Amino acid sequence: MKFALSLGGNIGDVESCFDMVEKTLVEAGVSEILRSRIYVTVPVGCVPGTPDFKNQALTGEYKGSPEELFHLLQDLERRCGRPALHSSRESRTLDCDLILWGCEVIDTALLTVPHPRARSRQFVLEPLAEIAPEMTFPDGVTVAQSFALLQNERA
Ligand code: PH2
Ligand code: MG
Ligand code: MG
Repeated sequence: MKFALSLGGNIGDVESCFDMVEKTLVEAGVSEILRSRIYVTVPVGCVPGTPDFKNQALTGEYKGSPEELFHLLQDLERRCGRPALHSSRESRTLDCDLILWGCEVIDTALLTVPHPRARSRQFVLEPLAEIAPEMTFPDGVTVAQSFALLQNERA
């Protein structure tokens, strides 16, 4: 299945963590990996004084299950030094979110896909629109359309 990730981090050597994501995914059999450029972004929903983030989108093709991919991503966050228990508002070395799994809806105790806040976040949509404008959300709206809508809302 084709999937899309949003990578983010704002402390330590974030770019090395992003490289480690690609390397680990390749070792796990992921093919056709594409990565956007790295965007430096203003923190959203974090405490004042939080350092800027680096964000990058990554897409790939994976033959395993979304749960297997999710466990790989969690292990990557841990290996990059992120505590297992963490708040979404804290600074971090690596956050690795599964945004899209094809155009499927997944709603289990473990996983909510599409990522519930993806379509309201420029730091997710802009990098993803660079590499996968044609990927679609389950309601048929493409990433490019979704990004354009968000820009219009903010204009
Ligand atoms: N991630 C968050 C909260 N806020 N802001 C930016 N700019 N980039 C992020 O990756 C980010 C955020 C929660 O995961
Ligand atoms: Mg996140
Ligand atoms: Mg996360």
